[in-house]
Amino acid sequence: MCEDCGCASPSHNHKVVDVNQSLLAANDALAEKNREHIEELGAVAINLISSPGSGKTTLLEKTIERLGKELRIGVIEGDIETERDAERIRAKGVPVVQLTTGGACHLDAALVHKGIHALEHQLDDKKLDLLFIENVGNLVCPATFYLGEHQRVVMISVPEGPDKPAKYPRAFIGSDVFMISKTDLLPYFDFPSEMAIKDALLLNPKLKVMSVSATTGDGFDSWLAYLRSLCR
Ligand SMILES: Nc1nc2c(ncn2[C@@H]2O[C@H](COP(=O)(O)OP(=O)(O)OP(=O)(O)O)[C@@H](O)[C@H]2O)c(=O)[nH]1
Ligand SMILES: [Mg+2]
Repeated sequence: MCEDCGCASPSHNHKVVDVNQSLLAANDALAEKNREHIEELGAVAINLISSPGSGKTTLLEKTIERLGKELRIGVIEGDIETERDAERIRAKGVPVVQLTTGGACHLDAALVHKGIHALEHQLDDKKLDLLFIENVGNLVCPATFYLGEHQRVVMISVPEGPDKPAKYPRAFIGSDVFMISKTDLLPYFDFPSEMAIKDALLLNPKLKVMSVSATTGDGFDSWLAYLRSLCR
């Protein structure tokens, strides 16, 4: 019998729930400190969440190409292993820090705290306009962990299929922007955009919906206008 509530289930897991809640509360408290630190740098932070390979790093590369001279951009990269994404961003000439989780499927506030400090060391005048945090490729775990960001962008690419908002609701409920990527592939995949958008807006009517193709450049004007509006 469960000792906490007297129910018949021997596997009743109040204690597991309590531990998870206090872990999340500790994460959120640290995330608030991250946010203060980000604001001291003068930056707006964006947490970018998507499945592996949806095009997060490519979106950042193209964004830096177009906006890198106008705004001071910094990037924190999250991956399970390798420095590869950081190397791609470094090649674009902006400060970047690679965080590797060694197996964990998401970034947390403690790791991002280290990332912000490491990034700050690369800034001559300790100032940034935009900080992108590319989360570990995953639509599930990153949705639960607030990192101190001001805006959260959830992205799905055309080849993944339009059912992702309905199947992975939490990432969409907690985001500010829903981005559809790789729209150049629409002629080759069965991806009714209106279905994905309808499902996403049912979950979160406040989502700003955007779409981009890094290959053709379609949709970048709206994306860049949104980024500029955050930095005003
Ligand atoms: N056709 C097409 N391919 C794209 C587009 N954007 C990215 N890709 C390709 O998609 C693949 C994955 O892109 P990445 O930017 O590395 O994806 P990611 O989301 O950063 O991947 P992880 O960091 O591993 O989660 C690469 O081969 C890109 O060239 C696009 O707009 N259109
Ligand atoms: Mg990447």
